[in-house]
Amino acid sequence: MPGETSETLRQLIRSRIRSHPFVAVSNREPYLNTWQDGKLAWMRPASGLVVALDPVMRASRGLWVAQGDGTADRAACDENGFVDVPPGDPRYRLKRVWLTDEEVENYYYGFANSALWPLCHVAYQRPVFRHDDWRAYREVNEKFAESVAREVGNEKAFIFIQDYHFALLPRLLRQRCPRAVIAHFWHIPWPNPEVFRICPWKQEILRGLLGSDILGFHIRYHGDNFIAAVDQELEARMDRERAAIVFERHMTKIRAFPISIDFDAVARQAASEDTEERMKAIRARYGIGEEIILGVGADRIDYTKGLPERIEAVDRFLDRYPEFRRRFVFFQAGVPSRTHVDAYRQLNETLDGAVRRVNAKYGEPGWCPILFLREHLPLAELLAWYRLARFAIVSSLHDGMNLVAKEFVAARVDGSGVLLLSRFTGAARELRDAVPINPYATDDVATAIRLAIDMTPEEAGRRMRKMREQVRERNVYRWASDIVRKLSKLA
Ligand code: GDG
Repeated sequence: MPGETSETLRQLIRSRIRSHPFVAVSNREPYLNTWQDGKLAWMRPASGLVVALDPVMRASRGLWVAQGDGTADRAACDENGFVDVPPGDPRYRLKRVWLTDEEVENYYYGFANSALWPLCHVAYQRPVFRHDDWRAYREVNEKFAESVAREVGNEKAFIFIQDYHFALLPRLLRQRCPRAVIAHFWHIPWPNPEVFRICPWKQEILRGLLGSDILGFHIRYHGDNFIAAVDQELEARMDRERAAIVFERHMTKIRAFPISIDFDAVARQAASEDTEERMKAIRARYGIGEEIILGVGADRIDYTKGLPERIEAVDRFLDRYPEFRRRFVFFQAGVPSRTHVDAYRQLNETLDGAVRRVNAKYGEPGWCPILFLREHLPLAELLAWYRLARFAIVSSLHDGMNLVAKEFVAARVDGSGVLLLSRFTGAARELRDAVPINPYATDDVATAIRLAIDMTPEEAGRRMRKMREQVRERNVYRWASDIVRKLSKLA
């Protein structure tokens, strides 16, 4: 079966959705404005969510409501926060919602990222529950509800809400827009009831989400955990056969939609001449000759991604297999993230210390085992590293999906390369031909690195080809099309 493309998605939306407004809501905006040399400039945040939703919005010519946080955002839009995007080729409208610094501090860094994020990931980082954060979270959800309701009113419309920043929004919108069909997609894991029950506002959160008609997770396991949490905390009717919950006479269907990437676009860019040039440049700049076995990793610097564990595994590997010293390099790209939050600052220090220690322990003149670049690399540069590598490590302690794994696979246009993939990612459910790892067991990860290096080219090729078929077929357009199909049935 030929895979879904942006064109098939566009046709699907035209035939099923076009007659009603389509409204997406997310914390992060798809395009932001900055000042460059006194002039207004546009930027696109590199975010999986934006890559996934932008084509849906282009095709539906809808409205995207998001927080305006670019330095020149206010100057670029009208007095109601509206601006047409994409710049130069407008297809849909962006409505920016303005938050105060205090709201950002308490709603975003506070409740969303210091309470819900650790609570849902169960990465042994204790969630912080503060009243002020919760109050701001509620207020910001209400602010967004007002902003969306002003546009939708009593009309029939499709509203597609993104992520853990807006757990309360579905219910708030159902009260304000009774004819809307509401979907919510939760991009991170949902924990089991024993973990979830410590949240002081657990019932409000569950009630909020149960305002949706469809609640999507990456994998069924997260949906099952959600159903179990509702079962434990609320008086609701569970329809396990239909994976649905009826609460206050409203039915919410719980479904799995594994998110993905634009496979063809990544593969095309990875195969380009520009990437080949960059590969040569990297080899020259870092002295990575053909004899060097290169491993790679690329992540936001987040405690859920298992970065110190990965460095420790490299340490174990070099300790146990000294024959690889001087001919092994591990490259890690890390994008600084949420450095405002204490836990992230500590993680950065831990990581720096770990890299320094391993490099000091094994490094010799002319050879440094770990290259750590703490910056946001252009995607083209990342793809060049992916193509140069013998293997990639994704060692998340817990991850909703993990798009880096899929991007590495799409980038391997040569059909080789080995993916070491944490069992605790959503991606591991789909990419069965990756080498599964338990990031907590660093000795085993060291063994897996050895296995990746020793794998015959035939075996590596067979596995990579299967993973490429998988990601090509289950691409981001498939994700969006599946959701649109489900939504349109509820209209
Ligand atoms: C959340 C969930 C879920 C990373 N470094 C660079 C860079 N990246 C890009 C990657 C990838 C994206 O950032 C990271 O996506 P992930 O999926 O790995 O992780 P989260 O940011 O935690 O995303 C996750 C996702 O939502 C979607 O639902 O998969 O489970 O946690 O696209 O390539 N991009 C560039 N330079 C870098 O240095 N250009």
